[in-house]
Amino acid sequence: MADASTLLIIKPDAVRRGLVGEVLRRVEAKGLRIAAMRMTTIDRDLAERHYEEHREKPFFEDLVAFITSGPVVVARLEGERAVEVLRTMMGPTDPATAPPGTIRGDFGLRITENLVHGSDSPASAERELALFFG
Ligand code: 3AN
Repeated sequence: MADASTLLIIKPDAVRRGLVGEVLRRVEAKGLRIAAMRMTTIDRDLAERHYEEHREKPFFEDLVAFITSGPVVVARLEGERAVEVLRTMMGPTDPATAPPGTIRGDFGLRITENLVHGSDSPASAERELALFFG
């Protein structure tokens, strides 16, 4: 199978807590390749475009406020079934109930501050990678 690409965002909570290395270590140990990466602060406009599918949700404001609250690390990851593999490593959206062994399960407690973002489908990955990596 041809290699797939996905977008990883290490969110402001994980950066603040010094978990960048831990997240990247897991990604690399799993066998995904970091094809591009940079640290940046997401502005409101980019946050709204990234999360446009959630615009009508009650938590949209919190989501945008949080993702713009400090520096993040964005990376394009490549590898066989990269979208699915990263999602499995992240664990479910709510860290409180995410299984141990997943990034959210091992390091998180609150749904807003859930450490990482990974594209949820190949189509989302294409759209999101275009937003962050042109
Ligand atoms: P995931 O990040 O697992 O793909 P989505 O796409 O359903 O989850 O939600 C995007 C982001 O919105 C989540 N990462 C989380 O930060 C936030 N979120 C989702 N559901 C809720 C909720 N019920 N309350 C607060 N924040 C939420």
